[in-house]
Amino acid sequence: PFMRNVINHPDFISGKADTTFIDSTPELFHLTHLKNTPNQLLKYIGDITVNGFPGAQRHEKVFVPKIELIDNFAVSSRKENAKNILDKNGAVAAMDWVKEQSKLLLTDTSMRDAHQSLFATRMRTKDMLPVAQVFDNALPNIFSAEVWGGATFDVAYRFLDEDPWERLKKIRNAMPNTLLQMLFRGSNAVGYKNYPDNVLQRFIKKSASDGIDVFRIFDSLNWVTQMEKSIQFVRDTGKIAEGTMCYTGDILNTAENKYDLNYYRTLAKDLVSAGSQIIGIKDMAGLLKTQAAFELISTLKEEVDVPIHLHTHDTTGNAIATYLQAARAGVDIVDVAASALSGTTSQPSMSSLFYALSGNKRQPDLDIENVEKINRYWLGIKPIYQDFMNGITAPQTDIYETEMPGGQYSNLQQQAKALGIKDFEEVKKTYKEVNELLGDIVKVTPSSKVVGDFAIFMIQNKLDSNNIFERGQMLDFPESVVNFFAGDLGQPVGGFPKKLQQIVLKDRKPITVRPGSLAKTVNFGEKNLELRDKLKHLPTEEELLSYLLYPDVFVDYASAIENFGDLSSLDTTTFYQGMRTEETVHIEQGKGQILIVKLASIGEADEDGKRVLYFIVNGQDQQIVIQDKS
Ligand code: 3PY
Ligand code: ZN
Repeated sequence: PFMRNVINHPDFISGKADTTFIDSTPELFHLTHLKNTPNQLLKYIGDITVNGFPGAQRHEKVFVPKIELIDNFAVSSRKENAKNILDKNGAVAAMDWVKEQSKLLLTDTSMRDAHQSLFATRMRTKDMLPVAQVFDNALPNIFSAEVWGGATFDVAYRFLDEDPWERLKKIRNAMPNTLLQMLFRGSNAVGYKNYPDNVLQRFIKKSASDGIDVFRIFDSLNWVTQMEKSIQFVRDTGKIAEGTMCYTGDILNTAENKYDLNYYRTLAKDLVSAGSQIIGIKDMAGLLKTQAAFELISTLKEEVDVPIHLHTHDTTGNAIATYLQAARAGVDIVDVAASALSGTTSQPSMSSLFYALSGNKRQPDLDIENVEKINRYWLGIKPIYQDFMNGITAPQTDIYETEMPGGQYSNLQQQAKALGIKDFEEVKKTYKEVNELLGDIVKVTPSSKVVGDFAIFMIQNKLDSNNIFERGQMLDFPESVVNFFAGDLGQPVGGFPKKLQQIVLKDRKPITVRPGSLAKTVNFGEKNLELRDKLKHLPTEEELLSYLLYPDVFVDYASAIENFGDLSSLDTTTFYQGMRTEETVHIEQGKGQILIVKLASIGEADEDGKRVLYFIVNGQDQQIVIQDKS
């Protein structure tokens, strides 16, 4: 899809070109993706119409009236905010500003964790941009918007035929006055495994230059050793490093012998020593009870001098109460989502929290009318994502026992169902049992997957905590479980349970050092040429990074784009549902250009399973042949 003029450049021909080539010869790269042709669009629509979209049921198309976000948002209350200070005076000044605020600051997670936790991360950039465009004016006093990282990166490529970097750049462009925040999985970046240090460094550098201001860095086992490099790499960019502890267990439980108050106190101090400029508390399952929040935040406020940022999920229904206690104890920032995208496995609602703090001196500085207007927009687009909703409609208090993260609950449900395990209660019970067998570990991506995979394996092999030690000698354990015991995710709090480790690893020797310290430094020049050969154009920095993180996923995406072109203008219902016979859709192609596409009829499948779809595009007949995969 790129013009090929670069290919003739002498440096390129001699093989000297690496990605700095792009910076030194920008004139060669002015030509970006060519617009897709109607033919490519029809191929996509035809394929989804005939074969469906993975994971989406075929049903009547949801009619969503076009929701206009009124753009005359009041800007009268704009003051200097954290973003302006970061840009002007740097991270230290921005953090000083946060500490001076008496009102509770907010992070809006609507465009990242909320849809990740409610509808499997399937929100498309197209549906985010209307909010992004008004955000700065509507919510000028917000601390940050979490819009990137976590699962949004690979899901964009895998399922949305979208480039996550493009999303970031578009949002950045629309929101110059709001801090943009991402979730970064420490040494796993936005993936599920360890990456070499030079890859992490380069990824962070590019994320920062494409628009990320605050990096929330966590490790799935709370091992600070796995976060130190990333924290330093963020510091080197001048952006804000939020070293994060994942909240596990229950500090109120007197029998808690691992994750007690003292554990978190020490962890927070270690994160500050490692360079964290904010301490994040990531309560991914929603386990932090109200009194525990008060005690934890009070302790941390005494112990460390950096702002405290609390993130939770409302899975158990208690999140607002938790935030009220955290606010009372002096927490600086908390995470909320627009009401329509809040509750259950997502974050608690921004407007609920606002009203819960009525009369309280810490009530956030929000124009609540603007909050409601934006919320009406989200409420409007939500039905088009119904296919991916997780079905959780009420608080799940058994989470206090299972400790399953919000984002995992529905995934594991699907995984179990696909494997013929009907009783999810059994899965939950086994999940808890496995956690105990593993010695009670922190459970969050990717360590939570280890526990989930192990639980399913136990059920499938009729194992329990008694017979596993004997029968396990003969069994091959799931890959994620083996890698965990081999030390590939790092070292869990208190070490591995030795007997089980031997049974799972058999002859393989575990490592006890930081996996990244053994990883081979990536030769970027070589990888760049390798990718150039696959793409048939010189990769951009972003393409190279995506390839380094997800080689297969990225190459598949590149070939989908080659095939279907840019699908960003297609409405989301048609993107997921295709078209119905006799239906007409309008597709905006850039400024003022509109394609009026009618699906006239669908032909019978021939003996090879090929069908002809008869479209009328702006009055002209067009036929597309689609392989029926049913
Ligand atoms: C992620 O890593 O994607 C998460 O949201 C973990 O909670
Ligand atoms: Zn979360």
